[in-house]
Amino acid sequence: MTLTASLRCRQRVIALDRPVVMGVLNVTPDSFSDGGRYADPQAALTEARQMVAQGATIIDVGGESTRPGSQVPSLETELARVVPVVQLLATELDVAISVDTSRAEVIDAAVQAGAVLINDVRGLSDSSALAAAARLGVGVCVMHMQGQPSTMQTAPSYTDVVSEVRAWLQARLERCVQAGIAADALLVDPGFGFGKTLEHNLALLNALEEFALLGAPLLVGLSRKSLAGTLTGRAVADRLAGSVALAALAVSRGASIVRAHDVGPTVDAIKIGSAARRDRWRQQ
Ligand code: 9MG
Repeated sequence: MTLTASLRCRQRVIALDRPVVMGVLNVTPDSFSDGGRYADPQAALTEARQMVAQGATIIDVGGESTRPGSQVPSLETELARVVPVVQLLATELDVAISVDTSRAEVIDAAVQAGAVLINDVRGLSDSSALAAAARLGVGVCVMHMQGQPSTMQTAPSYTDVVSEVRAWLQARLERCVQAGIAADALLVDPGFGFGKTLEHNLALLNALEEFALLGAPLLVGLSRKSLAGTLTGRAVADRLAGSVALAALAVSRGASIVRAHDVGPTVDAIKIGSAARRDRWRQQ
């Protein structure tokens, strides 16, 4: 596949000739850094409005906590968390809405409510979720994870993390296209922290350019994660500087979309990362 400078998401086209920020909006009671804050749709709207004002291009709504050790919620719970928030955001804001889910039923309901992009940490490995995404013409982020959130950090193991993650993403891209998803609707993500040790995360970070060449734009999520925590020795609440440093680095190595909690500082950081790679990104 040739690298596209835009992402097709139903009626929306997201320009990716310069990097953009995806704001994190967890509507769960137990996400690792913002659990419980945005479960109420009005609180979620206030936060999303602020993220848009700070420059977010996409808002990623998540009703399943995927932090290490977390359990999968029931379908009813996930639907009840996600759908009212997506509906309100789609009515009130002019922004691309992404939903972080692995379930066909949630994809269907969220798209009906106004979502245009599906961010699946399980890479659409569920065949009915894959079929729903193809039928609805949504954009899709295919992320790599070893194991499941409940146990993924117990003993992650690879012979060669970079080539294994790259081969898995390549195969999932091909499977998505085979299922009818347009090539220019796909994103890839190596899944920092999802079944990876510090050494695995650093190997992926160092090889990021290779992932940017897979043929689909690259999304990364490094915000407030253990990589930033371990390298700086900071607790979750104090990882802003580490997170924006990683965002700038990722963009300088080819990441098109940075998923982040702190949108304003990340927008600034990606301007720095982009300027460091004038050959790669259109400048302001
Ligand atoms: C939902 N979620 C949490 N972390 C993530 C990451 O790194 N990438 C993507 N695509 N989604 C994530």
